[in-house]
Amino acid sequence: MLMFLSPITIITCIVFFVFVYQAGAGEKKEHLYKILVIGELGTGKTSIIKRYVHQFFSQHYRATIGVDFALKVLNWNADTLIRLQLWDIAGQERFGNMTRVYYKEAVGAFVVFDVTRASTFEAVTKWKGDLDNKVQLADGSPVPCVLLANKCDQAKEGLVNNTTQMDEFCKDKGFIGWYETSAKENINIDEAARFLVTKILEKEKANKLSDEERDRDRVVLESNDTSKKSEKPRSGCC
Ligand SMILES: Nc1nc2c(ncn2[C@@H]2O[C@H](COP(=O)(O)OP(=O)(O)OP(=O)(O)O)[C@@H](O)[C@H]2O)c(=O)[nH]1
Ligand SMILES: [Mg+2]
Repeated sequence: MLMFLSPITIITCIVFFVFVYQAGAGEKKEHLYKILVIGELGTGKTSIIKRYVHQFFSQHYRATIGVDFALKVLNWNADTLIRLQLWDIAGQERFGNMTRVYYKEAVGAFVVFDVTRASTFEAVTKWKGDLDNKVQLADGSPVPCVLLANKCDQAKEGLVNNTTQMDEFCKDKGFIGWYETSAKENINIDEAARFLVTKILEKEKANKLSDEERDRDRVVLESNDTSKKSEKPRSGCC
């Protein structure tokens, strides 16, 4: 059969198969994660996202209306690509009734406060409460959430000056951790995101393992059931 094909056709086929093989060999696992960024008005949510995604900062303040989106692609390791879909939710939304819709299917969150305004820290508990009331992971556990003490390039006000008390606050309110950040000076934003993604991956892995265990148990139970069924006729009327 090969005799009837021209050398050019044969070479084209070989090149095509080599290309397909290489593309398959280099295939990466891809994850898409929805991450919420919430907190009071003017705390720097949009600025943090702009810094993280576009390496850009502006002093100019324009309040977000409703919700904005941004996508950050992370080459996590040699065989994993992660897309973070960042939901930048306007501070004024805490008084609206859309947050339940916005929070849906999120797998991670940042709550942001402004270290120069203690009132924004006081609102952190309300934002965290709103989050936990309205969204959970598939296994019913709370969405992993990191607290960001933003504008740390400026003078700090309140509890944020006491690391031990901040640690206790986070433990008490169910935050997985906290970071002092500055969108202006690009401090700790990459680190906080990396920490959150690591926790999300860990959670996903643990859930997958427990799903597999459950499936294994089910197979064992079902196979036990089958043996009982096959024993039945022996002890039955025949
Ligand atoms: N010094 C300093 N200023 C910041 C920082 N982050 C944000 N800002 C300023 O704070 C103001 C508010 O920032 P935004 O990012 O718009 O705040 P937001 O949380 O998105 O506000 P809403 O959309 O209204 O909820 C802007 O003037 C920013 O330039 C920071 O890390 N340091
Ligand atoms: Mg904003």
